[in-house]
Amino acid sequence: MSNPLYDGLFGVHSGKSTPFLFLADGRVISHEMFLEMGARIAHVMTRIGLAPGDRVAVQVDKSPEALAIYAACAQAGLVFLPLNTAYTVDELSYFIENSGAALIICDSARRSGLTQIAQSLGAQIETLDANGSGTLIDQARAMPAQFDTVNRTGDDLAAFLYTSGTTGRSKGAMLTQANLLSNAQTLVDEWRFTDADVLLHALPIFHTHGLFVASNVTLAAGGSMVFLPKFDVDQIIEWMPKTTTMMGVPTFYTRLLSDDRFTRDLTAHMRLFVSGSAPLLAETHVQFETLTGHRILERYGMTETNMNTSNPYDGDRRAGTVGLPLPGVELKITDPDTGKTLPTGEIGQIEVRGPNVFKGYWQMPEKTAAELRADGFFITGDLGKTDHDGYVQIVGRNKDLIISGGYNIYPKEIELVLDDQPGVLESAVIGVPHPDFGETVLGIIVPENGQSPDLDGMMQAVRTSLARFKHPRQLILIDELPRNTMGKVQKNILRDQYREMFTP
Ligand code: MLC
Ligand code: AMP
Repeated sequence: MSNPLYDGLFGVHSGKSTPFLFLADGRVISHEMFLEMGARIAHVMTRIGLAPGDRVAVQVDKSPEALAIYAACAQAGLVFLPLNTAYTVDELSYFIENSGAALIICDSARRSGLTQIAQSLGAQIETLDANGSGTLIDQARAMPAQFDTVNRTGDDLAAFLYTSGTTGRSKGAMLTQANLLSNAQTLVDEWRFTDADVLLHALPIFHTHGLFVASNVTLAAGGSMVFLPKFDVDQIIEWMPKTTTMMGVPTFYTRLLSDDRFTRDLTAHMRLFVSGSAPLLAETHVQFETLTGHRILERYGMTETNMNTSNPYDGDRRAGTVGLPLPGVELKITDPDTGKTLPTGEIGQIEVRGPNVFKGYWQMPEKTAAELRADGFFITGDLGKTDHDGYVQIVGRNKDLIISGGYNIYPKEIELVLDDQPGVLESAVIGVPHPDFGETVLGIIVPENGQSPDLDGMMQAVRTSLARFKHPRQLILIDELPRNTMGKVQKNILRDQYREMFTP
């Protein structure tokens, strides 16, 4: 019997009483306690009738139990589908329906809002609250602490992560056991993780960064994590002395740099700081080194691929670059029109191939074919170039995407809501620079002839249907959108025009 993901990340720690999670309230969860928690949850899920391959949609606050659901899914051969806690019921309904989830695990406050969709799809609902209580855990307590791991191969699905698209419809990226395990093992080697590492974990665990990069790497190395509910600068400063490494989005680093308590002394014992999910300004890299003496290690990845490139642990960590392709990952820069590989130094679309690259989008063969070539190369939608040493620099995006504080926002999704509002002829949503979030959302509205749309009403409509982090920070009325001769909206002109709106 084998189950590569469970055996490689979880089962390998069986019987270990060493700490795995240090919690903000002082509790410590050992590897063994965590495995038992996962096994009990696996029993609950199989006893309510779930079978290998079924999807488990999970929208819960960060907690040890929430991470144990991931372990349980791996052990029972279920597909783990984590969802951002900011998603509205509208957004959730789409994910649940599209994935055909057999079980929904949500906060008890969300249960009634999801009952109808669950009933219509024949899905069951269990609850898990931030404090670790709920119907899932009530049942788990009565279950055995050991579970017979379900046989799986590396090619079997382990997780679905939804990622929005340029059409506004989210796609479920299907990740296999081998995708996740191979990337975790590569990163352990590249970043020299060991069982002596204590990772300062303040990221959410519903996206690639906090779930797969941070948690999988720690699990694969047998280390531990200070597992904080969210990024809170006071807690980071309090806990940093007890840790050896930290992973974060650039906002973590800019916020730390602007706090007087964040000093060279506080970080002197740290082994490694990693940044990703959004561009780290070269200026932030330099400021961080000047203050602390540490060179942040920047890496580049995405939902569909896990991590693709990384600056070297030992070699030159170059500010403004995302480093070199990871071992086993092939990366090429191609002409977006012809797909031909471009010479070194020229800007083109970044394509990647390797054991980390996902299997495709769930039940969307056309979208899969458009982005994942038959030869295995995935077209990332990022624009970049390489230099003669092989370092990759990301210079822009070939996709209409905003990244705010590390969260991806697809303008189309917001434009569809705005366009639907009374008195609106059309809209354009753009990302503009923001000192804290890197980029933020600006909504530009063209009213119908003679109309003056109600901007407050419009924001209310946005609030009802879209997660908070996607809301435009401001709405602006203009007479018409700039267009090229083909009639396409020239968002670059709008971005230039409004680029200083939120910068001091
Ligand atoms: C929170 N808000 C955001 C936001 N996060 N708005 C825009 N962008 C964000 N990222 C909202 C809050 O709901 C709040 O709304 C208001 O903005 C201000 O909140 P805050 O207190 O300043 O935010 P905070 O809770 O501190 O969160 C900021 C953050 C967080 C940067 C710490 O967003 C975060 O942890 N980001 C990490 C995202 C991540 O893990 N990305 C990885 C994706 S994987 P209100 O209404 O209360 O004012 C990936 C692949 C890869 O990309 O390569 O890694
Ligand atoms: P997601 O779909 O949420 O996984 O986000 C993936 C996207 O985040 C990539 O396609 C990039 O555009 C961006 N990204 C991730 N890491 C970096 C980085 N280090 N620098 C710039 N952009 C990044």
